[in-house]
Amino acid sequence: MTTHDVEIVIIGAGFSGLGAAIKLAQSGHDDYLLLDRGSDFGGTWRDNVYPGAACDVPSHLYSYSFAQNPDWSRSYSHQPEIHRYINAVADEHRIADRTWFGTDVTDMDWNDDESRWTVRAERNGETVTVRAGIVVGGIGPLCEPNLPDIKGIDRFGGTIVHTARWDTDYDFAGKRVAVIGTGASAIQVVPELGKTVGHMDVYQRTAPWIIPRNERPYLSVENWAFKNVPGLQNLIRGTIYTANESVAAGMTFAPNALKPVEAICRANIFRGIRNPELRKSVTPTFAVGCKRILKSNEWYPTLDRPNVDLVTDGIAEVTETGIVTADGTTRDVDVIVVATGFHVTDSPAFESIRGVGGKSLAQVWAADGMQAYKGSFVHGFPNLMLLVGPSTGLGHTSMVYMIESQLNYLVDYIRKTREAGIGRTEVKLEAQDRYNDELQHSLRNSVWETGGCASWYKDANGKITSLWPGFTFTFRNKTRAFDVAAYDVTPRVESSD
Ligand code: N01
Repeated sequence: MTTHDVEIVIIGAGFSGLGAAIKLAQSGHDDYLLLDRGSDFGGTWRDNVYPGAACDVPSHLYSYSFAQNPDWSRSYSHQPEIHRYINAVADEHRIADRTWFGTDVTDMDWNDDESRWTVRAERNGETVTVRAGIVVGGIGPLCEPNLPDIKGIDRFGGTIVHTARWDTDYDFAGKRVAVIGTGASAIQVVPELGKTVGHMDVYQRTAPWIIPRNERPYLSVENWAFKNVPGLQNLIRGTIYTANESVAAGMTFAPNALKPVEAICRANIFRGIRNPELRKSVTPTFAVGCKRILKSNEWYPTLDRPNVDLVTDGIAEVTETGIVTADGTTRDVDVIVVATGFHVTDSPAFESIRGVGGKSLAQVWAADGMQAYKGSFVHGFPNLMLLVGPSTGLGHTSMVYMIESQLNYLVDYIRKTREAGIGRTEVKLEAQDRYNDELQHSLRNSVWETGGCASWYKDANGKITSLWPGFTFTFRNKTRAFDVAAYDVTPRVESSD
């Protein structure tokens, strides 16, 4: 076992961890080490390689403001292009030089006597320990696949694939396929599979609201203009951003304002499906916006294909050869695709991060759910800043905007604590509680609370702990400067060795 000492460890090389590395380097705080279990940059955009994987936020907004890309090939980007973009940005800033890939962080402990974290990881078959004054957690909420707990699923004799762990070697052509789930991942993978599979059963537990996706390739003259017309990309980003924020107003303050969106979704069903029974089956029964509003032009026509069946009877069990529904019907298949999402509010990583007194995040969040101050710091976990932490998720616009807000906070945190000679920073419980009380108050009349749906935005107790309520510029303002007064701070003790 080898031990390394660094000032700052960043865990995760996706949009947030990479952004942290770039911003820290740019502000002169480049004494960090970036760890990632994969083999290159990209995080969720490296791991989600299922056919059809793409972003449902327009390309110009779903990118760093400090690394705008005039070369986007489409108005909405697909996974390979976003993955290439993230790696190009990392190359430009030479972040690989300070990154250990193939390094799977297993757990970490806070040592209060030394004011340091001990981070343990598996690297090249060896356990390595990295001791660091500060840890920046960029592991992301959409990281740990959620495998459905369905009776008998372990005994299935065919192949089971989760969308976030795609088997690129498996040939779906001509196969009998079952897809479980109808969320953002399913509506992208199903139309692609539908083109080649022999037969596909799509198991829908809850029908989603889906608006058309106005995706198109950019003309070369547009790419020329993005590159050469000063301010054009900023103008496009600003226009998309502003339009999205108006949806946020409806979601948080006036769900009825989303009625026009519902009308667009209903028209999308009418246009995409001819069969009146099928139209009825895919029409949601909850308020639009309560779950993520999805975007697709192909989902409904795919369900209407002769080789595709929508199954709305609940799944009773999985047998060695197929799936049995509550009405007793068995449908045999060769492969089951589970598009069942992620462990967001109950990530296994929460067990392995232990703060003051050896208590894990899972333990301190057990009673009231995930809570942090400004989505970033948790009482009892000094010198640990979470990126895309509790209550920072969005249903309406680009997460990269939220990440960049947190990066401002991170850089100011490091700068202020270093200038003041602070070695230990722990958010005050009162500040954290007050902040979360306000969040819960804002959520009371939101569509996520009142819309009549279950969603991954809520934890097992039905509390919304993953979403930022309201406008994202409000979060930008809250994270503009590191507010030391909300923290208990202790001077840095220089080590004697
Ligand atoms: O996962 P989900 P996802 N039996 O949790 C169903 C982001 N994303 O991977 O609705 C049967 O949304 C579940 O049913 P129900 C985006 O933030 C972004 O699709 O709970 N069904 C649901 O239909 C998104 O929100 C992009 O009743 C079961 C589905 O599985 C997030 O990732 C693209 C079941 C899960 O849907 C997650 O999306 C893709 C069971 N036991 C993803 N368990 C972009 O474009 C679950 N389900 C940026």
